[in-house]
Amino acid sequence: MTERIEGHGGELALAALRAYGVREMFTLSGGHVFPIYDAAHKTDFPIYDVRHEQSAVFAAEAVAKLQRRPGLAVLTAGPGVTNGISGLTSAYFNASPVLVLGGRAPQFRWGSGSLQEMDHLPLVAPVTKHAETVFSTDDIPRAVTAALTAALTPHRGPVFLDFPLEAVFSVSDAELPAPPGIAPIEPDPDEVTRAAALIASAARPVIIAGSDVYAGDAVDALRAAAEALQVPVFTNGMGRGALPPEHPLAFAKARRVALKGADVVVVVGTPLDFRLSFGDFGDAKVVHVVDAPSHRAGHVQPAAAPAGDLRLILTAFAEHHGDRADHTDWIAGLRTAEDAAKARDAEEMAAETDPIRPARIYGELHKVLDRDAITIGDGGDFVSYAGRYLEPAQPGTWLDPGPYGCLGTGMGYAMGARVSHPDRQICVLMGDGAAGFSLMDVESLARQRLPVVIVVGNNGIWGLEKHPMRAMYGYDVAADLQPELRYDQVVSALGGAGETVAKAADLEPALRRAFDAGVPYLVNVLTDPTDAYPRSSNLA
Ligand SMILES: Cc1ncc(C[n+]2csc(CCOP(=O)(O)OP(=O)(O)O)c2C)c(N)n1
Ligand SMILES: [Mg+2]
Repeated sequence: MTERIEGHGGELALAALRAYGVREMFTLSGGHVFPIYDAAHKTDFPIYDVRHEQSAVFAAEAVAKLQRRPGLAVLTAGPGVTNGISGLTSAYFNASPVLVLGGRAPQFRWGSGSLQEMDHLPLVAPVTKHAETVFSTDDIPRAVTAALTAALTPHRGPVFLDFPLEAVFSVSDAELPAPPGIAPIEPDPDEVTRAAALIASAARPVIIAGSDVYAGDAVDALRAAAEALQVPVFTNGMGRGALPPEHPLAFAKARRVALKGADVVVVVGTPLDFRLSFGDFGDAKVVHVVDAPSHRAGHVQPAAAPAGDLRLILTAFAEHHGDRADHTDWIAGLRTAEDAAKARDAEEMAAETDPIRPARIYGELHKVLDRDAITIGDGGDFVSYAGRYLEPAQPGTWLDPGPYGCLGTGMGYAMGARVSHPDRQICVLMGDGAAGFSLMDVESLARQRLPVVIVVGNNGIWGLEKHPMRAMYGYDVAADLQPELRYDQVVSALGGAGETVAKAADLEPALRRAFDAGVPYLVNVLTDPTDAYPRSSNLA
C-alpha cells in the first residue's frame, strides 16, 4: 500500500522516516540540511542538536541500541559527514541500525568548486551496509525506506544517504512506500539440531551471549534454552543483564574458569573476536550462533554454526528432544568459583584507600543505582573496571563502545539514553582522557534540559596506555594529562554542576547529590594513578 505525498525534499524524507518509526533527529546545523529541519519544525518532530557531529551519531546509535529501532543523525555536507565517521564505524562494528542523512553540494555545478563539495560515498561505503546519493527529489521516500530496511535487516548496521542541495530544496510529489515487514531469517533446521545435540551431550557446556541477543529480541528465548539445557550463561555488550544476576544460570566472574574447563562453548549473537580469544577455547568445541549467514566467522571452523533469527534458533534449542548430560556438578563448581570471585570483588569495592581506587567508586555506585539505571562506559581502565564491577540487572541497560573501542561516545550515548528513557538514571563512567572528546556536549545536554550523571575516574593519565607502555619500554610518552583537573568546573561553566571527591567516604553523598541535581552533574573522583587494570586476566 502506498500513499502519494507532496513537498520539498526535507518533507518527503521526514514523511518516510516517520512512517518507519523514526521519532527524533540528532544534528549539528548546516545550510545543506535546512529543508530537513524545516519539515521537522513544521510538524513538531523533535530535533536535538550537539556541538560535534560525532555526538549526533553516537546519540542516534544509543537510541538504536537501547530501543531496537532506527536512530537518525542529520549531518551537513563535507566536514559534518566526515566528523561523523567514527560514529558510523562504531555502529557498523556494533550492528546498530543508524541512518545518517548528509547534505551534499549541488549536483548541477558539481566539479566547479562549491563549498564543501566532496563525494562522501567512498568514505562511508566501507563502514555502512548501504550508501547512496539521492539525485532526484521524488526518489527520496523510496531511498529512505530502502536504507532503513537495510539497516534493520540482520545482520543489522548503519546506512547513509546524501541529498544534493537541489534535490533536498526542490518540491515534488512522490509515492510514500509502506515499510516492508522484515521476515525472520529461517535457520537451516539440520544445523540447529546438530548444534542443540552438541550442547545437550556436552559434559561442561557454556553459553556466551552478546549484543545481537538483545537486538534480536531473543532474551526470553535465550533464557528458555539455557534453562532447558541447563547451561551456564555469560554475557557481553548489550547481552549483559539478559539473565538477572540472581538467576541460577547467570554467571559473570567465573569466566576464565568456565572457558578453561568447558568442552563446548556456545557463542550467541556476538563475533568470535579479540574479546573471545578469537574463538580459540583450547580443546572445547565451538558452536557459533549468528543472526545472518553473512556474519559467520571466516577465521574459525566451528563445530556448528546455525545462522538466522536468534529467537527461532534459541527456541529450537529449548525444545530439543533427546538425552541431555547432567550438568549439576559443572554448574555447582562454577558457582563456587563465582562466589569466591564475588567475595574478592566485594572486598575491593569496599576498600578504604587513599587515594581512591576505581573499585571503590563502583562499590558506592551499587548503593545508589536503580535496577533499571542505564550505565555508559567511555574510557580505558576505568571502564574495564565498570565491566568487572557493575552487574547490569536488566538487558539493554549497559552501553559500551563495542569492539571498535572508540573513545568519545560518552555524551552522545548519554543524550540518546536520556531521550530514550526520560525517567531513568543515566550514568556515564568516564576516564579523564575520554572526557576530552565529548565533554563540550554537556552544553547541549544542559541547554536542552537533558540531565545525566557523569562520574570521572580522574587518574591524570591515559591509564590504559601509560601502564602498558611502561611495562613494554620502561618509560612512557604522550600518556600524561593534567593531574587533578577540575572537570566538574568545566561542567558547571557549561550550565551543569558538579564537585570533586578525593576521599572515599565522600563518594556516596556526592553520587546522591548528582542523581538529585536535575542538571548534568559531574562527580570528579581523584583516583590512584598507580592502579592499573590487571589486563592479563581480562577476557572482556
Ligand atoms: C578515539 C580513540 N583514541 C585513542 C584510543 C586509544 N586508547 C584506548 S584507552 C585509552 C586511554 C583512556 O584514558 P582514560 O579515558 O583517562 O581512562 P583510563 O585508562 O585512564 O582509566 C586510549 C588513549 C581509543 N581507543 N580511541
Ligand atoms: Mg585516565
